[in-house]
Amino acid sequence: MTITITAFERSPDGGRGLARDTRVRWALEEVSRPYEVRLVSFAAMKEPAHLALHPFGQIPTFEDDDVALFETGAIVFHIAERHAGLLPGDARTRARVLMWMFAALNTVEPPILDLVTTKVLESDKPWSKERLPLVEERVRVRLEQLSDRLGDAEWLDGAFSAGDLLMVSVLLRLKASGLLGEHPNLSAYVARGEGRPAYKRAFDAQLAVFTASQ
Ligand code: GTB
Repeated sequence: MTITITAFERSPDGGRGLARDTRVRWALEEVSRPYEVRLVSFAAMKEPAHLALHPFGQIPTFEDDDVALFETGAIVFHIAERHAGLLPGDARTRARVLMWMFAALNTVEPPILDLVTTKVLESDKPWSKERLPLVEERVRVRLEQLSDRLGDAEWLDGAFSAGDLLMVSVLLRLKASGLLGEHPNLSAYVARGEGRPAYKRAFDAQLAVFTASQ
């Protein structure tokens, strides 16, 4: 089965692995599935060929012999369902892994994205400086809650799962902010994720695209 994903032709993150194709690459590496990558420019993402795959004109997309998908959460879930390694077999644990996948994308990621938007895209707005503490506080609250729940555990619910893959991916956006460092257990959690051989392979693959385009 051939798997093809899309990624930025030139990622604005400079190869730091923050674009969402890294999550999909990581999932595929965890389950040892080879994949091909179609690189797309910002202009091509808004053209009909790509819009047919992704109505919002974004990356990543995923295609295999069966299905074409957009939305990282759906893609990671599809990969996890089809291949062993990211979703436990037991129905109860599986439901909880799904819960953590949604929590990562619906509850933890939005304030983090808001922080990135405030700091990067809206930094020139007159109200940006005033708004920043409020946005940071929202992130702090989520991190505190997540840190309390994780405690001394290695992963969110037993063995490493798709829930951890998405949660670590979401938290990685905070590395430069210093906020993660306020919770040693969360810093260690993210470092454990980054230390996984599958993550390293995914990171190196997205970095190679950036390096080749320089
Ligand atoms: N909810 C969708 C999903 O999870 O798949 C969101 C997809 C998305 O936001 N894709 C972004 C995109 O295609 C790339 S990942 N943007 C182009 C556009 O909308 O026109 C987001 C991203 C972009 C840049 C950085 N960066 O430079 O650090 C990090 C993350």
